[in-house]
Amino acid sequence: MAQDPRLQTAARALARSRRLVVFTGAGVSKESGIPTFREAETGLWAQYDPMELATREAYERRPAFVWSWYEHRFGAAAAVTPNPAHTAIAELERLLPQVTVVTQNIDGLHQRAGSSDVIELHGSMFRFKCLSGQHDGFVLADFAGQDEKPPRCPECGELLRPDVVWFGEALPGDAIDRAQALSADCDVMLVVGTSGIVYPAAGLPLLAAEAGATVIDVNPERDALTAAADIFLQGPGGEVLPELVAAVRQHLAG
Ligand code: BJW
Repeated sequence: MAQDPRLQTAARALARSRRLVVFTGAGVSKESGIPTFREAETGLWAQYDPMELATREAYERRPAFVWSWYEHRFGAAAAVTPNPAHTAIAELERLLPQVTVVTQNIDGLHQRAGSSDVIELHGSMFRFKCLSGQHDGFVLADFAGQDEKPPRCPECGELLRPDVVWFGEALPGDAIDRAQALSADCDVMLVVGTSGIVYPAAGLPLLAAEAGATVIDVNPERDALTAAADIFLQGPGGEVLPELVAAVRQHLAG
């Protein structure tokens, strides 16, 4: 891949970037051991029906079932560590003037790898909120002593829920507003590990492309955004991104 002219073209664009947005999805965390959603056989939605787990209606219908699914997933995800893709993305911040990571992931791995400006579009597995919508910002320690599952809101006694964005729910307004503004104003967008089919998040690379940014797509498979990208780097993020960042460093040094 290091000799691939597409990798060198992408590295040149990145080395010149003044305002970079890195847009990521579940694929960037796959090499850490967190399953993606839509990959055949290994993806979560290949095993579970998203409408039975990732909607408010599903939670209201079967709160204990949905809570235990999240508890299991969060427990497994909390035990993993950032992989070379996360580290390479964090490294870009030390090389370029402005780097913002916009992620659909809820696992906190970009922050743990050292990225300092991370916009979480679909929430966080480390925060919980009240089903009433009145109280938020709870962490595990706030209800660790409760035996009841799902636990109750410490403020009002309503059920707590993970602070993640389920289907049919609006994304956090400040997060999507800032992500859209940055996407429409960036000069390069690096897209990593997303199928590019969940909106409004998947609209961000299209905004960047319309605004004239160079869009680079990194994925082992073609995805729904590949056709709109200027450069497609085919391969796993944990292999492609360290090579890409090494090439950026060479361009900056030369
Ligand atoms: C690698 C790799 C390696 C593998 N390296 N890559 C038509 C019908 C019904 C609904 C809609 C519709 N059109 C639009 C909608 C709305 C819906 C939507 O987009 N649905 C589509 C699926 C059709 N969107 C919504 O409902 C959103 N809200 C909304 O629109 O609100 C409107 C509203 C406005 C105002 C008021 C009220 C409402 C919300 C979407 C929420 C998504 N939530 C989830 C779950 C989060 C919580 C949880 O984790 O449980 O978010 S679903 C899931 O998909 C998760 C992800 O963030 C999201 C995106 O998935 P992602 O990251 O792209 O993963 P995959 O698995 O799809 O792809 C992985 C990729 O990695 C693959 O390409 C691999 O090849 C690649 N890969 N290994 C790099 N090593």
